[in-house]
Amino acid sequence: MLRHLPATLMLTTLLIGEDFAEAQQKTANYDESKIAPYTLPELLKSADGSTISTAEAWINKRRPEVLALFQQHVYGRTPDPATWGPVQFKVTQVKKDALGGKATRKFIHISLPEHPAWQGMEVMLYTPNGRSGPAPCFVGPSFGGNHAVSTESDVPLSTRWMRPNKEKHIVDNRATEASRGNESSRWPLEMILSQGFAVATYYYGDVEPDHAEGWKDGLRAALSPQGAATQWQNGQWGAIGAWAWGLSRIADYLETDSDVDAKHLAVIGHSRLGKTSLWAGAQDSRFGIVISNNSGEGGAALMRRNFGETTAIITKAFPHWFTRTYASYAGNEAACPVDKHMLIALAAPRPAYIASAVEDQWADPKGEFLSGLHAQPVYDLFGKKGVAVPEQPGIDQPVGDFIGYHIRTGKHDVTDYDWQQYLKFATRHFGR
Ligand code: GTR
Repeated sequence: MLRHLPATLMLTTLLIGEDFAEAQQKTANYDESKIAPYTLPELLKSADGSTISTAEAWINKRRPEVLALFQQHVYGRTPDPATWGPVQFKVTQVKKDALGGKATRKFIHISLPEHPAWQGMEVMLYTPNGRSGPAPCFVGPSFGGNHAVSTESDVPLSTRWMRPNKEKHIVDNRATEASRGNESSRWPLEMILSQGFAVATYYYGDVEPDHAEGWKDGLRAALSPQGAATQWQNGQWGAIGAWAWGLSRIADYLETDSDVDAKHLAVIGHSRLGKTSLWAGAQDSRFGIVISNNSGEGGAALMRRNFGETTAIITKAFPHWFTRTYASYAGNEAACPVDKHMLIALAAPRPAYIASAVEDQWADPKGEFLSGLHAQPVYDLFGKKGVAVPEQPGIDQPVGDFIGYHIRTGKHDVTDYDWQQYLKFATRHFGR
């Protein structure tokens, strides 16, 4: 039957997930002049029509409305803590001379004793040795597992499901010895630690495998009374919500670890995990800095700009990332009561950083910048300057006061250049 379908339809019928998104990259719009005019939803207009003109009114009235709109229309609601019960931390290993003596490395197993169907998550924490006090900490998920972030050969290999990837030596959806260190260029541990910061990370697939049916083997099914038979409703959480939940559980643990200054946590993520860090930062104010690296569509990029990836593409390729409602805005973005400048504003008055890459047009670098720019009215209420420039800056020219921004040379990735900016930004804002 498929043979009789037109070629384009066949393509969309047969491909889903990464392959579908990749196929769309060639035909997406990359022409500024073809973006239809759009109007952003008003940040400072409350549901009852009143105008928000003070920081207090933002915090008490408008912010909760905006957060609820993101829950209902984009990422879904994170279940109430009563649903998951106590969180258990087990420190399974402490190595005081990690990285040639520069750091202490710990592994912490986080689980939910009331929900044993969820296998829990393995957190890897590096803290710098030789500091006089607790260290501020970057908290972020990884794509490949702790053994991929670190090059230390004694880091346990993750045994969880992984997305197929020949280059990363994933065989039958599992990591192999050859997978070690494959994400280490994105996590320059020695650079971060040498500046006095700690790093805490976990494999996002520990919370939920990243494919459309992955939730059945993850936290979402384990917490749902219907388990794998759950029919997800509008407003219920998607995978990004679940991965963000994992980041907040790491913050729970870090509050108990005296090597870490849990009052100074920066949440960070790249790409789909940048969408995740933005959502974690929006919900959890313990993250004192919120960093989005190349988060693009569904993250920092304005959804109303039809440039690069669109709502239609992302919700077809990765329906499991969002709450069901979000797909209804495919090709109808104007009907969505939020856009992503409001997601950045949810970080206020905390500092946020948005990073783009010039060869990452799929993520719409300009749309990522504009989210930062248009979050300014909320930072104004707190007397704080955001990106502090009227136009997207040139390549490799970082800008910003309370909202950092840069577009760097190169492709979709996390590089030393990105980290140099994050370290400067965190050092400035955490007052070290
Ligand atoms: C792409 C997707 C992007 C981005 C990226 C990634 O396929 O279209 O939105 O999330 O994956 O996470 O690497």
